[in-house]
Amino acid sequence: MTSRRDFFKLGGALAAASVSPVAMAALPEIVSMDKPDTQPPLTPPNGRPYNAVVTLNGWTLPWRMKGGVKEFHLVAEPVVREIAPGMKAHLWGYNGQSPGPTIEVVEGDRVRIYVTNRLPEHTTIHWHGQRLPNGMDGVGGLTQPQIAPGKTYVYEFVARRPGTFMYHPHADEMTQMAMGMMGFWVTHPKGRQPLIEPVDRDFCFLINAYDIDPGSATPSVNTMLDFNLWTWNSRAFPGIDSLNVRLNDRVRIRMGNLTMTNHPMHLHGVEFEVTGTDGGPVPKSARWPEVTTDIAVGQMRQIEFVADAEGDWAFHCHKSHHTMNAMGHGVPTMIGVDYSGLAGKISKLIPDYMAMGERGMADMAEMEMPLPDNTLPMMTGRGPYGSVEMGGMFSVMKVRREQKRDDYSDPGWYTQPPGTQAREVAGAPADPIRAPLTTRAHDAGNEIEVTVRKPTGHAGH
Ligand SMILES: [Cu+2]
Repeated sequence: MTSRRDFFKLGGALAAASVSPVAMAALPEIVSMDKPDTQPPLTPPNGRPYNAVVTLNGWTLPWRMKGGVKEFHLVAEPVVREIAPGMKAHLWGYNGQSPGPTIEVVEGDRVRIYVTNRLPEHTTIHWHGQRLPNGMDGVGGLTQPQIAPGKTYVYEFVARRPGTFMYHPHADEMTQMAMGMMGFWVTHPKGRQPLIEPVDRDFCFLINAYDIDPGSATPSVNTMLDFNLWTWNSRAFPGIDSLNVRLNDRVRIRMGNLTMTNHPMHLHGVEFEVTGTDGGPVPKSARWPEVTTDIAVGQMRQIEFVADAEGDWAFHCHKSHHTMNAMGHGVPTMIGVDYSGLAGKISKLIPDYMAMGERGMADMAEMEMPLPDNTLPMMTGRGPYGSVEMGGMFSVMKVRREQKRDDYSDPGWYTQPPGTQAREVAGAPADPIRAPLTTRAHDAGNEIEVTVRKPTGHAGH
């Protein structure tokens, strides 16, 4: 079993902030993460055993066991999150990252969570979907006073229901969620639960969105619908890690939507079932096969399937504007416009001018267009055959026969077996087959007589 010390080695980037020994005794140490890479699953060092989840571009918060209670320490604070290589956002989050760390417990665990507020304004944490005493529900002003800057509050409850949950502030929500404050919560079942299947790989992430003007770093918090960065765990493609899977693994993917719109999540290559929501496991009689499942605002879904087909399978939101990054929005449609000669004339007036879009938008992915600082191209991402022309909510599930059990490393691109890949063919198309003409009336010399009767006004005249 991996000890907590091993986990620190494993993660590499975890650093305990220096706190006085007195404070150490009272509060669990603050564990912080300084990089956005997917961390290996945290094997529980104590307490009831469970199969740990893997948080896409995230990590699980270690706990301290004190008198049989699992103690966690979350710190709400400003963070710098790399959205994808080439762009960093100034967000608010927890313990060094946005989203905050995933919290993993087991059904029946007593959980104590210290929340320290290092934000410039008050906050709270609401434990979305949990059964708990009303005073632990975290709704500022309603069930508790707000946690003022500099203060620490403690929440304590028994994780009663196994399943897929999340946490987020219930204080100045519009601002704090637009700034990236949220985290995943998984309560594993205690022993065998008939509706919760053991799986080989269990991934989770939150669906979120930001409105960050090209060239800037702080989200516009008043944006209602017109976001320009569509992210999973505050990462946009090509910054989202792939989901690496061994052939024939049973896989679960847990997702929660904290954006302002729905996301139809589409997985290529397999069929899946929705096996649970934040309301609990779905009865087996109520499950049906899907390749896309829509996740509405504030909802969570867990999907399950057997990864029985090798390859690099796309996994993305099916709203095509959500697989694009910031520069793609607000550009006029130019398909069919003849630019010939025009670009030269305009570039005399505007030196950086580039004409684009007259053949569609794919050129934009190939062009090395000059971008404002700290901005992602609209669609990008190198694949083995060129630009993937994607951004935002897009990743790849890599299913490989050679992938080892519990190995989450990236196996690289899939090599298509000979004869199993779409290919160019040469030669002109054959002449179209037409119906024989001999049966047509005019060929037999029979003109058709048509009598035209002019309308004579309304009936009864
Ligand atoms: Cu979407």
